[in-house]
Amino acid sequence: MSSETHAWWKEAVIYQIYPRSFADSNGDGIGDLNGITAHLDYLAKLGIDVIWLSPIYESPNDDNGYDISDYRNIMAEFGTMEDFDRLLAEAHKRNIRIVMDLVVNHTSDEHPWFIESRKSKDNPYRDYYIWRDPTETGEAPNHWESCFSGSAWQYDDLTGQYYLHCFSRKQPDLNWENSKVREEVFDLMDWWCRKGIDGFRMDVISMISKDQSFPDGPLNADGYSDMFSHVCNGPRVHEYLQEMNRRVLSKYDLLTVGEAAGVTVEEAKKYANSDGTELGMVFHFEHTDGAANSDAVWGKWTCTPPKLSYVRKILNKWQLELEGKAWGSLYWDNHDQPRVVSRFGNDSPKWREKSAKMLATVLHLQKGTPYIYQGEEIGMTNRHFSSLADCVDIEEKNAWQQLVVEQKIMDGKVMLSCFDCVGRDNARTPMQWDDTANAGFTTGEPWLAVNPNYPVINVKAALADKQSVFYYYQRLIALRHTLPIVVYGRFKPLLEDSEEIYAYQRILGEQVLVVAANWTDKEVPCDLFVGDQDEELISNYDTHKAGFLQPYEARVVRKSR
Ligand code: TEU
Ligand code: CA
Repeated sequence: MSSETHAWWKEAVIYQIYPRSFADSNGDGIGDLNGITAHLDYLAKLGIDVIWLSPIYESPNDDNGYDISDYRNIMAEFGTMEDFDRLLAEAHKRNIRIVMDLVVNHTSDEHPWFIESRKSKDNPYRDYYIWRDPTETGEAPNHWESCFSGSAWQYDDLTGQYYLHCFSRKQPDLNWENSKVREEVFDLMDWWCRKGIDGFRMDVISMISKDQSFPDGPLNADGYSDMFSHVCNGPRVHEYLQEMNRRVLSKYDLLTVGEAAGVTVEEAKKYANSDGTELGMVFHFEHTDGAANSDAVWGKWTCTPPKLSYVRKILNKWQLELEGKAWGSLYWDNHDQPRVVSRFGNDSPKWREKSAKMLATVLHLQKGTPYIYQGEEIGMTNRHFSSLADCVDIEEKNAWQQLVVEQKIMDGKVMLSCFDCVGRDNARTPMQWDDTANAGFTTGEPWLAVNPNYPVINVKAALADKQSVFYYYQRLIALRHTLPIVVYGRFKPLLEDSEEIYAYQRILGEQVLVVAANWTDKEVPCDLFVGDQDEELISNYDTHKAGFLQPYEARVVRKSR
């Protein structure tokens, strides 16, 4: 076995549920907890070990639950605490663990703490948030731009100060410099752990420590300056997480994954260090952040798929750099990202399933804990945005208002094609259960339109087709559960200059896995599988052409060294 310490969360496969869009049990058009409970057997059949629930706490839903107004109550639209307790118990009966989404970089502006804080400068809760005076000319303290467009500072005329919000103005940032804030957070975390949950996904946890000088910087063409470099991986972030670990995490056997916006590999080695003094693993965004892709039109907004060489360079770097130093997460999709088969694969009717299975192979045979986002396992695709009326996501709407309407930096048609490519609503269309009205998601009016391709792409059709993407994911998960080399094997890149094939090895003791995937819709030469002495573990083709990989063909073989 590898020298690495073993842990249940290193051997697990995680399934992310966006509750609003998963399953509606009471016909109000909004997914809910009882809808999840009703589909636990489906998830057990897939073989996943953990469900990560996007936020289910009380929220005004300015950012669909990522703006929390009460951490100890369930959002009324999602159900009651009894519904949660039942979901937790039913999941545990099926050996499925539940991980909660912890959003403590900010709260909702409707949280009692903020309602108090904004009342007066000497209110006991004032310093729970980040308030600063205007400049002499009455402007915001600096030109930082929010992640959701516009200034990151909101003026509050009751007390004549600005408060910081890295996201929407209804998501004021908590002041982690204040030990009372840290106490409150550790207390609510412990409260959920005592209820028996199995871990936390920590929303933008890399942003909880800001540079207290709030430095300004050069202005971009939109008149704002970069905030990210001053709020990500800040001066006290590791101190805070080590305190969190001592006070809460170390008392329980939890999965902890930090959503670490702006994290580098070097920083990840601290957040997810193998001493276990902070978190178990982190999500990075290098392969999914459109902004870094040279074809980006503005910020994250791009309408061109990233090249294989771009993606492989990033994923291989993380595989090699974390080896033996820190544990990693593996994902293509989440509720903020476009659908993987549309973004990185080919969602045409001809190639959708082949390329979905190919992408799944590339990811699930790598080292780290893999995450499956709801609908990824049946090859759900992006939807088409024909107008702004199709958009409900605050990030999209704010970007349209600033870049298209106010500043005219982007043309509306280009912006819509960027929404088609990378808009967050792509991931939030309702789960497609069957070919009945609204894909079986609701008997009411869905809060967000169902993708019109649901009659073809749905769970019922997938379960009836032994060659479906679903059963391929089921087999990949089974490989991880049965072969230690898939979990603990060392990663070794192959064919690093190929523009068509993503290939690598996994090595553990005398065993070697060879993984190769054709990223294109053309047949390409490949001599990695010559000779038939190797044992094929999985492929998305039943037959092979010696010396070639067929369009979007993926193969995994086991050989001895
Ligand atoms: O996302 C953090 C974040 O950086 C996102 O803004 C992401 O980079 C962007 O949406 C990519 O297009 C977390 C949550 O996952 C997201 O849903 C929330 O909106 C955000 O924090 C604020 O809580
Ligand atoms: Ca409902």
